[in-house]
Amino acid sequence: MMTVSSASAPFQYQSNCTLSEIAMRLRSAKRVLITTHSKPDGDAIGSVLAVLRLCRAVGVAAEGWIVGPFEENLLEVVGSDTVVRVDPKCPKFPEDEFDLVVVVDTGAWSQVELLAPLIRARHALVVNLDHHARGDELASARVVDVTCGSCTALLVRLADELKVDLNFGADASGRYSLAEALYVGLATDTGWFRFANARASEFALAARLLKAGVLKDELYARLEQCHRVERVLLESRALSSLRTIASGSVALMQLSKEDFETTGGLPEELAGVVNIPLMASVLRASVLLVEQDGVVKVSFRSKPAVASRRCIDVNQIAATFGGGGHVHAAGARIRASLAEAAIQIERALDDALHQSSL
Ligand SMILES: [Mn+2]
Repeated sequence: MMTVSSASAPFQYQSNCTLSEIAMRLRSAKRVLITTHSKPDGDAIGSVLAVLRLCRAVGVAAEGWIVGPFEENLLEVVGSDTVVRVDPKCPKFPEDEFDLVVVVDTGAWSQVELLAPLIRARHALVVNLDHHARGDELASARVVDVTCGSCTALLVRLADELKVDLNFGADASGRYSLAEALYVGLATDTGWFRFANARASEFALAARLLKAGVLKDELYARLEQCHRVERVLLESRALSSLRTIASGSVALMQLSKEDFETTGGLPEELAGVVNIPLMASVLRASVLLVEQDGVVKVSFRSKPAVASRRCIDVNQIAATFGGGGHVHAAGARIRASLAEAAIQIERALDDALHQSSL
């Protein structure tokens, strides 16, 4: 027999308080810890910086903690704010206690990883500000608005609640303002206003931030046009190695140790290169093989499903090589030569596509 209890109603990831209540808790805090999802992107870092600057504006001590690797160009916008990179091998928890923990741009236990025990132990002190549809009960107070194009779009409303001028914090050159941090999140989460989530409301918000002094062209150059020429040369090598596999539906690129030596490019500069072939409509996935000492590092990316075709689950393919990740982004390592690894990848993709008749 099954009993149904009303007490076990499924958790709903929705707002359970107002932004003005969050604003009040921020104002009355003494020391605030702000954190976000691991491997933070532009919106995550922009959101952490925005809350840091709001705390500074209302005279509350705060520090931001970030976990995992991120694109180093994002350091450009940190300025003088206290952002601590938590060492994943030896997370050092604070000796002094925080009386408020703010989690931004995520509400999922799986995304806060390393800091989960710290957050779990302080449940009553944790507030969560997010714009994602799914999350967990990691905070006692939560504002979730999925209509916001970025988490920073939600934080603009928090700034208004706190009556903080958006130009707050700007240095003599106009950089490092609250508005700049908010704009970084908005611009990067909307693909610099190209994606479907860049709607009239996001453009209106962008206009407000520009009026508050954001130097958009300079900011774009600092964040997106900041690479070394060696990185571009390496990219050209990867692209010139491109061939299609799996009946022409997947791109395969490879970089040898010689490619790195000749161009002077570095493995850590490869972010984004694997995505480039996805600009071709017929290509459903892209694979980049990178030769390292005795091992070939493999990166997989795939496009989301559309009406006429399912997506290629690259997580599953990476798993056959002992790797993993997500449906659309995964990685693995293969102990083989570059040529042998390419053969194995080609075979694995052929098998996967035949088995699932995708
Ligand atoms: Mn976001």
